[in-house]
Amino acid sequence: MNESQALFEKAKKLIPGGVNSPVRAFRSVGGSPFFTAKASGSRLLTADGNELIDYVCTWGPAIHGHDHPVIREAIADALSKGTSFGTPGPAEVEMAELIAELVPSVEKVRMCNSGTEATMSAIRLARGFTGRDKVIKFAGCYHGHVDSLLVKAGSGALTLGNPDSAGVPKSFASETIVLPFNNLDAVAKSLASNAGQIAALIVEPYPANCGLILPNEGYLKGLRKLCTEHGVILIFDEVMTGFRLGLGGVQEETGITPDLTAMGKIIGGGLPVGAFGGRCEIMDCLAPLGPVYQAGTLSGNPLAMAAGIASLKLLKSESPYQRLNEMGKQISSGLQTMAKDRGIPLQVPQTGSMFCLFFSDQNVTQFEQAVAARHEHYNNFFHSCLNQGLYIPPSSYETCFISSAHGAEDVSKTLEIFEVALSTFG
Ligand code: HOZ
Repeated sequence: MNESQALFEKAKKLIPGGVNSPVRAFRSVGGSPFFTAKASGSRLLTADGNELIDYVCTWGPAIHGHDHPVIREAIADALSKGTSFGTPGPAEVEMAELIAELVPSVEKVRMCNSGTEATMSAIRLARGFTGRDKVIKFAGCYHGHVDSLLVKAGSGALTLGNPDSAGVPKSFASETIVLPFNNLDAVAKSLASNAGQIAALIVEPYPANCGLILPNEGYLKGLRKLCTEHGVILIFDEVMTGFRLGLGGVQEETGITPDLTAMGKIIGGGLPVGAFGGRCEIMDCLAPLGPVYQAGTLSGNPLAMAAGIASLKLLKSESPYQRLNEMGKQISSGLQTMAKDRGIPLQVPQTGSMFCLFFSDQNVTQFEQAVAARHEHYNNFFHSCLNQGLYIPPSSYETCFISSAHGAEDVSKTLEIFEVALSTFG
């Protein structure tokens, strides 16, 4: 038994399933998870002494790679002044100023501690602002483990076969309408038949929790138009895409401005953080100005603010997006070509530094197509990669992330490893 296996055996006795977030347990790909001892740049070092090229990047936040010296120094500097104040601090104002400058929809922003808190609070705010109860979400989109959003959810919920979680009262779930992504007619019909009842429509503009699914031309624009016509708050969940595809997220890339935006991951520079923001007239409904209550002992934590500000400033000064996109394109087109040459049905959707693998012969634009992909092929591919020193997500419903610490050597090594992994297909 190696060190990771020994740790996992012990963890299982103390932590449900041995993990603090389900997808880490390798349940769908099989086998036992490795434990990470240390991470640096584009690499993880496991407790067993193996070095892995990392395409999970702590599920998105590590856009600068692991342990970036500028972020580490910013945290160390903040640490020397205290770990938590429970009063307003100057870094919170700087963070709010940066987010409002970079994200087109945001005039005011409230910090919280996770993406889940961000989407949960944005939904409550939309309900408080509109005085309506119902919410539209899309099959396969995952917005954290918020009760009313754990209905046909993606990510770990889908991976483990519980897209509708136990523990969510039927009465809560009945306020959530689930529609197919990339189908404007379904949205138009639902808005018409529930006229005056829908508070919000929440969407990952580029869904990345059931693999990566890209919107059809005009789809996001159509959602914007329909929401405006029906007085529905359009919420973009940019927890994954925010600051990753460009400084202003999908809303900047597409020119579609949501009413509210949920953020997380990169804005914490690797520390726990979330945020939601939007127009003043909506945001000012929050306590202490308005009747919608939302709070947090550690919200705006000085260490998280310091790490996040350093991360955002690095993105502003280095603008790594073009290089990240080039690496993304090399990996996705290289992999796609190798699979085609071998007659293996594989789709590798990619945008910027995000990509995923669907072992399927069709272009995947819908949740059902993602579910119909050959997941057992992904699982074999995953283990072959891991054995060769490369880590992709331990679930075919997740998305791979590239960091600016990845370079040409990583990309060519990655393609070599992918080629060997494909050669194991009989
Ligand atoms: N929110 C992450 C992306 N799907 C997954 C992280 C987790 O579930 O542990």
